[in-house]
Amino acid sequence: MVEAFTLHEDPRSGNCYKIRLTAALLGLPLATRAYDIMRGETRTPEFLARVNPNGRIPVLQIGEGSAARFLPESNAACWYLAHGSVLIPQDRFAQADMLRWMFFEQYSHEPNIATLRFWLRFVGEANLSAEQRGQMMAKRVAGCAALDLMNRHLAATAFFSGEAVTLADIALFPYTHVAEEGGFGLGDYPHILAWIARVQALPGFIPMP
Ligand SMILES: N[C@@H](CCC(=O)N[C@@H](CS)C(=O)NCC(=O)O)C(=O)O
Repeated sequence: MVEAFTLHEDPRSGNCYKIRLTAALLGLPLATRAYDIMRGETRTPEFLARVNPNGRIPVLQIGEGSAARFLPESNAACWYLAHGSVLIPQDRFAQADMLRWMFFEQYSHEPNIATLRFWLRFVGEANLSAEQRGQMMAKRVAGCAALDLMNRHLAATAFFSGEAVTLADIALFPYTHVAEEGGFGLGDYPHILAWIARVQALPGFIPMP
């Protein structure tokens, strides 16, 4: 059975781009429905009741109408799309190692690099709350530590979980390649820059909207 996929997204979001990129690399058709998170469009009673009670995008909708199912969390959605494909290694250790980088992305990378990008590029430094300003330095230090770890890892391997692209690369690519928008210079991380070029050269690659 061929499933219909719809991505509920804000096109500015790197978390949403992960799902677009997974679908593109696998040649899967993906419809989209756009929301403006700056206007609170994912916090309406309708969105919370039908799409995601957590009030956030991305959400992958599988199927249509009354049979539709909704899957929040970017990396879970990528996993669903990539199930049984070359983007998930077969080997047990390699699969767990891929998940390790996807968990790293959610805990050590995205909360620092993506959040600073959002604050600086979309909210604007002048509009940040005192609490947000107070968190900036810690996020910059933690974001640099994440980039440094990635750079050291990529010195010895072409992609995060070995010599072929996996979901680990798709999870880490979106916010890394625009990290400079959050004030993270990438010039000190040559292995990350080489990896970005490798991802961009993949057949089926699409840029972030
Ligand atoms: N862990 C989630 C993070 C989702 C998330 O933080 N989404 C943001 C945009 S990238 C959002 O919807 N923000 C709007 C809001 O919180 O109201 C994932 O990976 O999908």
